[in-house]
Amino acid sequence: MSETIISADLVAKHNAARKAELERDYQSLGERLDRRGIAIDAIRDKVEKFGVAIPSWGVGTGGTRFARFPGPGEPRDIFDKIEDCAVIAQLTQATPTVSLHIPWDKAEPNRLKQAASRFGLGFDAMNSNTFSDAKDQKLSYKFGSLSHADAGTRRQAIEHNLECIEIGKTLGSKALTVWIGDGSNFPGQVNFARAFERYLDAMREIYAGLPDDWRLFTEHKMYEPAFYSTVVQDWGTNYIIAKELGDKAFCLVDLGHHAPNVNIEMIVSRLIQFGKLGGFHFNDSKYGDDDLDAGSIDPYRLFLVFNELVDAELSGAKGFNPAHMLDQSHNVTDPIESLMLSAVEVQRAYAQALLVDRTALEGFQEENDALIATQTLKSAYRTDVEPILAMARLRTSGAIDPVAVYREAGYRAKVAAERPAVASGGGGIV
Ligand SMILES: [Mn+2]
Repeated sequence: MSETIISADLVAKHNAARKAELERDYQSLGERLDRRGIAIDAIRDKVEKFGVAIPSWGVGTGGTRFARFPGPGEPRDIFDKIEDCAVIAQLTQATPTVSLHIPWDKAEPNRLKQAASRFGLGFDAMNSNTFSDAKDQKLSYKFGSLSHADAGTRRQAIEHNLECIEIGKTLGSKALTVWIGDGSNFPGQVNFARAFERYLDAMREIYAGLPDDWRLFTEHKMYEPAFYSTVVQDWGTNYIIAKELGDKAFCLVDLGHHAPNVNIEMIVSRLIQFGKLGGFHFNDSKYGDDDLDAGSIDPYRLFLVFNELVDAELSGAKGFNPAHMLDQSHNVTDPIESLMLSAVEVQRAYAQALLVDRTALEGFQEENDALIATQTLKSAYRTDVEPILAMARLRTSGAIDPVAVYREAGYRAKVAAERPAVASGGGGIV
């Protein structure tokens, strides 16, 4: 039995006060879904099994390149971060794993494993960092890492990624995510083809170090920190990388890493169709890589992404097994509250997508009935699935209202008293 940080009695008391209403709402929704030929319990069962990983860096206040305004009780190290992740997992029952970042989370791997298993948490993909210089690092990544013109710098970046795999092996992780900041700020600064060739050669060495049951995720990003060109710029480049490297290489889609108005759900469909969708970094954005809370700006887009995922799940698309991770930066909210609600938003999009009448939709597509086809999606999206999500939490010992329990538990004030304020690390959206 795992330990809990928030008192189980407090969760039970909150749930008891809300249970009767939830049961009425659940029954009423169940009747309406039944008329559409949908068994509500089957949807709830799927939601209960759906998890999204918490990024260790997400539980601290993020920041922008202008400033960071830390909140009270910021985690001081990875062990504090794991405790914050345990609170999120306990109250939502939607976040069974943590995604670590090396070197920020570097610690003795067996200690890390112990700290997480105390709360029943597992580890998702490992994240390497060659987009900033670690303390005492020999060669700088100012002008790139895996694509750097200097072979020694590339070697250092390769070794770092191989070390991430080694740490992950002890932790029970099964994937490595590689995102690089390599690129250029000026036309002519780098030769596009040569930089990409150097990157591919370096990635081949990292790929060769993967255990058989691991996957390698590469993450594309249009711009930032490089503002003219980026080596792994878009999903097309990312697909080429995954194809070049081999069967264990897949593309990771961060929702914020595209140009405004790009049809991300179609990219997702393409990657599924050709067996190269590795997973997601969920977040939301209005203008660029804003790293806002999932579903906070464009929940319909999140739903449309899940519409593709559910379509693949139900049709048994070959090799379909995407990793779900959040990747957000919380600047004005309590990161724990934002992450709890973001995990719920991802589950919500999944539940709504499960309600799409796919047989009917296919018929409307065949008949070129654009209006009713799109209304078929809309009717699923318009369904308030909150009773399903809350019921899934109730049945798995989570909280019907996670934020209400979290606030009453006074967790933030408690850790603020225990954790002295850490010096602000300057800007740092990642
Ligand atoms: Mn990301």
